[in-house]
Amino acid sequence: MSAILPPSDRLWWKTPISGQEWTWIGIAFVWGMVMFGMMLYWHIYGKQNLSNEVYRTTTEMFQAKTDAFVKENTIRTETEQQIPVAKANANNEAFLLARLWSWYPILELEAGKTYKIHLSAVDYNHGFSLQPTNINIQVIPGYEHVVKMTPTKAGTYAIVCNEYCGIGHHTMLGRIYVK
Ligand SMILES: [Cu+2]
Repeated sequence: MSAILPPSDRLWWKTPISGQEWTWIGIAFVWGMVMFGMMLYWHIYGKQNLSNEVYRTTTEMFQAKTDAFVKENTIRTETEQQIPVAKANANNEAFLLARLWSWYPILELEAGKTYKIHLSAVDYNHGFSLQPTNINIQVIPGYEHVVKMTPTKAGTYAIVCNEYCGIGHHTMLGRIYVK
């Protein structure tokens, strides 16, 4: 019998499941439960998945908060476009705004300190992928993500937009310095 022909036994679904098949169903079920458990276990002990909070906001509100943050905490500007480089504020919070096609501003953090990074987009859906670390989250207009981060190594980290957002998507890069 081939798969493209109808089965010879029309009531094939009524044949009892064989012992061997039950074994595979059992193995698949147990493995599924192991993987489900690993999601919880890895979240707590893997130190990889972020425990982020999310709040409703509006694009205007988030833009205003980011502008206020940048105004208060800019330490210098970089590149021809005069992109502000901002330090975290006194509460160790920083704002990062995604829009077509840039991340604003550049952040400068210190290794070993724990920060709350507020993330949102003001136009379309963008993706926050922090290279070379394994952090990747969706940045959605109207939602303010608060991500707790403790940079452990000094260096220059790149933010890559990981959600296709139009013709300039490939140029949508940002930067975080860790001193
Ligand atoms: Cu983008």
